[in-house]
Amino acid sequence: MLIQRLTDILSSEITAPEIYRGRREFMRAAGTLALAGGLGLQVADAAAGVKLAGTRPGPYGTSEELTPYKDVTTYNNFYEFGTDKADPAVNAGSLNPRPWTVRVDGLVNRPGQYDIDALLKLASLEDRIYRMRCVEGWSMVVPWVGYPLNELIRRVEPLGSAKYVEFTTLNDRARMPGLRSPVLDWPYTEGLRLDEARHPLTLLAVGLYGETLPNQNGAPVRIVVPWKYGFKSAKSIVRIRFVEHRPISSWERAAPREYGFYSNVNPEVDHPRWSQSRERRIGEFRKRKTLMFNGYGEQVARMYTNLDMRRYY
Ligand SMILES: Nc1nc2c(c(=O)[nH]1)N[C@H]1C(S)=C(S)[C@@H](COP(=O)(O)O)O[C@H]1N2
Ligand SMILES: [Mo]
Repeated sequence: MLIQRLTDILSSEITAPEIYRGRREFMRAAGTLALAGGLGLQVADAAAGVKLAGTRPGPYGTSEELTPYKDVTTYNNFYEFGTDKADPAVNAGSLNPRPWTVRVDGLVNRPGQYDIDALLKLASLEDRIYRMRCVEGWSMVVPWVGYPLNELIRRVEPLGSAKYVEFTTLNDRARMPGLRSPVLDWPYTEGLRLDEARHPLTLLAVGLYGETLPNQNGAPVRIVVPWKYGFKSAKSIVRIRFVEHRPISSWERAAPREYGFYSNVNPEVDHPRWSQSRERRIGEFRKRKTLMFNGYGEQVARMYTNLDMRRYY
């Protein structure tokens, strides 16, 4: 049944892979699909790297050069699989992102459990090329696949008392070896103000480079908030909760002076231990000037006109 539904959604039609990748990666993806077609059960295991068909270009593109697929999928932060940038790609094989359910609850009229296949069908999938900026000073340009988180939010009908949204990552030691290390207070949680969560730039991402998300990038579903530092974009989420009071996220709990709730990319507000004025795009040697709101100021600055961004970093 799972296979039937999955193949309904993840059509095996392969079109113009050279748009995204070289022939080598294309052959790898084609191999996965051939395997999936021949041995149905393999689909669940090999769900990462399955082509997401029928996507349309999203409204917020960039013409900047994409960070190569290899870098996007081997230079990661995902502490549930280790703290080294290379760890997630090596260790995330045990994640098992199918089946998967996301609970949506809290201050809403219509709480619910959303199976990942239901989430994939909820709204039409868009290709969205976003700049990502990590608090550690590196950045990437990633072609995400997903749709605005608000597509889900409007369906659950938040109550007037809902002011914030909290995201929670899976917390399963059997599948996430890094949870044995007390580096963070698990599970990983993050949060946004409701207007930020409803902003059309905030993505519920299910893929990248035209395929389902690799485990190390937060399979099967994650948040992408491109105008904020990367840690705001919680991976492999199992719960979205609407709350009245500002949630305290994992990084804020660990080091409140270093990782604030807002964490808008801001070249003028330094991290206590290093400057945030410049960044290194992965794959480049020179440093670039970091842009206010990671370059998305035109879209998002109006949400912060009454906020002291030095105090609320
Ligand atoms: N659950 C979870 N989500 C997470 C993290 C994490 O450790 N655990 N790391 C964050 C950080 S610090 C960054 S920079 C981005 C990295 O996303 P990427 O590896 O897909 O580029 O994921 C964010 N989401
Ligand atoms: Mo990060």
